[in-house]
Amino acid sequence: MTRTKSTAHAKDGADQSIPAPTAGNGGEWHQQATAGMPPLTTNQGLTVADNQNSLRANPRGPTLLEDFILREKITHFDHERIPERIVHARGTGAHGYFELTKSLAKYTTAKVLTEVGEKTELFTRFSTVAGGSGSADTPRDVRGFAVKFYTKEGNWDLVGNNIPVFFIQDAIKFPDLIHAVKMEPDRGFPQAASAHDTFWDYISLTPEAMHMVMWVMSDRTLPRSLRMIEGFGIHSFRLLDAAGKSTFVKFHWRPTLGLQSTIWDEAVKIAGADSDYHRRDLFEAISAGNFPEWELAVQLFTQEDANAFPFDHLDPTKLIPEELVPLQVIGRMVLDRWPNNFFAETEQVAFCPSHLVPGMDFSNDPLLQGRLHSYLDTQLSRLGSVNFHQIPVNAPKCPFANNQRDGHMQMGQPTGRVAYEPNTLLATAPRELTASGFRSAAIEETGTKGRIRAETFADHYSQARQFYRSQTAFEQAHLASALVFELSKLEHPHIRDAIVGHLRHIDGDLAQRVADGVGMASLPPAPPTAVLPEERAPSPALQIIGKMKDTLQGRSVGMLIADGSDRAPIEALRTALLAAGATVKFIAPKIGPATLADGSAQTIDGQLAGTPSVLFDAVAVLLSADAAAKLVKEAAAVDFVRDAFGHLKAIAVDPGGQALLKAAGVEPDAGVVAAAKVEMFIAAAKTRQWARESRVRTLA
Ligand code: HDE
Repeated sequence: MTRTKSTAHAKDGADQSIPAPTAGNGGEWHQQATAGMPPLTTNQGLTVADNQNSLRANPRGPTLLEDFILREKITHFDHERIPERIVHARGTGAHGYFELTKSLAKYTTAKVLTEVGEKTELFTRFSTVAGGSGSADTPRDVRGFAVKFYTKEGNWDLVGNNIPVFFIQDAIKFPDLIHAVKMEPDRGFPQAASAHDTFWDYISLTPEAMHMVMWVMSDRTLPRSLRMIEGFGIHSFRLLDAAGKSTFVKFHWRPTLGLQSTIWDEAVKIAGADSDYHRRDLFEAISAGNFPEWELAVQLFTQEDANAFPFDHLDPTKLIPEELVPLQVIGRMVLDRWPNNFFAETEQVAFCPSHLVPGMDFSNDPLLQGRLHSYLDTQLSRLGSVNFHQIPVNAPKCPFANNQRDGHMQMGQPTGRVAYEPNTLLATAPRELTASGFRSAAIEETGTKGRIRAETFADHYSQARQFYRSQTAFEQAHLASALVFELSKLEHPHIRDAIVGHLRHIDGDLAQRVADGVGMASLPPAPPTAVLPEERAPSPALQIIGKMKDTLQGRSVGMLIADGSDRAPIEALRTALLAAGATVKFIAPKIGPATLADGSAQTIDGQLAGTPSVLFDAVAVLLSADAAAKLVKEAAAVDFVRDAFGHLKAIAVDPGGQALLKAAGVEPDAGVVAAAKVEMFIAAAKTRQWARESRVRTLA
């Protein structure tokens, strides 16, 4: 524990200037450094005189078991880790608030959804699913989107993903799905990748996964930024009014920055350039006051509406198209505070779909029903105690009281002799709130008990087809190419055949493209299916490109400069880009300030070899002829430009920089703009140059 009593204690220690070492093994300078600082102590408060040398029998002799200070320190260190999440281990989070803008009082008594203008504090954690906690941020993977609302009536956890459907229809299949996608048990790889035999083997035998597979193979799983992903509660939940009448609800988060993804080659290279790409982006945005924001929207529908849907809303492999049940925006979430400590908050935050508030209830979605068990169970294993709700990030911010007592790491000290209810001995003891306490929806259940999948869950392909056919041609090509990439990694051809067989039910053209892409001589047979797929009206809301925003807000432009670059085009571009909301970073061959043509110094944010263009949404190449002549022989400089071009980004170039573009094989198009044409560059930087793609890569 840190001592906070000392008046000299610096808030976070970061601003304290520590004198440089003067001599010896650290003893002397350390004495100087600690003057005026709080004493270092053991966990028992014992002041420590020497934190650099363990207790030895003589200066060159063995270390003594007696050294309790060494043992306490090392023992604590040995126990620093807790089990990582079995899924969603890699994540990052932030604090913020939810503000309700439209009341749902007609449907629910939940205060968080009825008190317009009220701000509810929350903590949000984003994650990938398959990789371990040290894996990269940008594999092709679903993103977790989990929000803990600290409401006046208790914590409400909305534990969703950035994709509105899931792979499987029943919780009992989850361990198999996850074992199949995680690293293979005999070899311990691949890390954070679905492109391997066990995943596709399982999928090939699980046709209900095909809709989700379409989403996973789309660029939705390659987000540009966590600030640019949607979120979905996936399952249907219930809202309950005061009379107990229930309305079904699906929850959606929509980012105000719009949707944007990277493309596959870019995501792969980002993983090498900055494996913390997404968490750094979130951290930097919040630090700069560019608070990420999402709208919360709902789809509301009754049992009667649901009876008319051409699918079963309890099946988590199905979504309700926005065209069928429109979204109503009811509020907004703003993330405005980075956690004080990653472990204490982001690592220890414990989400459970069973955390809800009066006025809400679950649906019978069999996946949700299984989750109600799994999350509490996993918190006990990860956090090690039934008292995990006492950890500050998990504790409700409203009063809470009951007669649960004791247990591992109990932090509370309840007083008095009463720890049961009902009782007559303590008037202040907690009691049931019969009128306004949480109540489950009174739903009549009939039918035959058994391990039976409803027939209404049998259509596995119609929505997969609807998704594929709703995409733009560019997105379809990316999706088909992702399938070719993944299936090409398989060692077993029969798995490839089985997957292409499923694709035939979804879209014949897609199946053919993938078959051609993996070099199949002929199309494999389609598997038998209980229900033939139906045609559904395309839903443009399922696209990414259609949901990209025409803005530079949240986007970042990298300017490649060097000694001798002209100041004027740099300033003109920087000023205009900043005014348009972009972040601007300078990249140069050396990190030291660059000396521009007019003799002025320009601070550099990234050294060229360590700051490739994959880290930016658009680039500018502003070089003197001399510098360009040197950089054409520099692979990192040529790659900087070639990748920006290959990743369909806008490129601004001044006359000096042209030589580098030539060396990178850039053929001018609408996205390659003279640096002087600032407005044109800004317009081009707001999107990707999709029309360029067929010139730079062969897609399936
Ligand atoms: Fe999870 N899931 N899940 N999941 N899930 C976990 O809980 C589980 C599912 C989701 O940032 C675990 O605390 C089962 C769907 C997110 O801390 C675990 C099933 C959706 C997170 C677990 C599902 C999710 C988790 C692992 C099938 C989208 C990260 C660590 C019945 C609606 C939360 C933990 C965070 C985490 C189980 C399916 C989202 C093991 C059994 C569907 C965002 O309890």
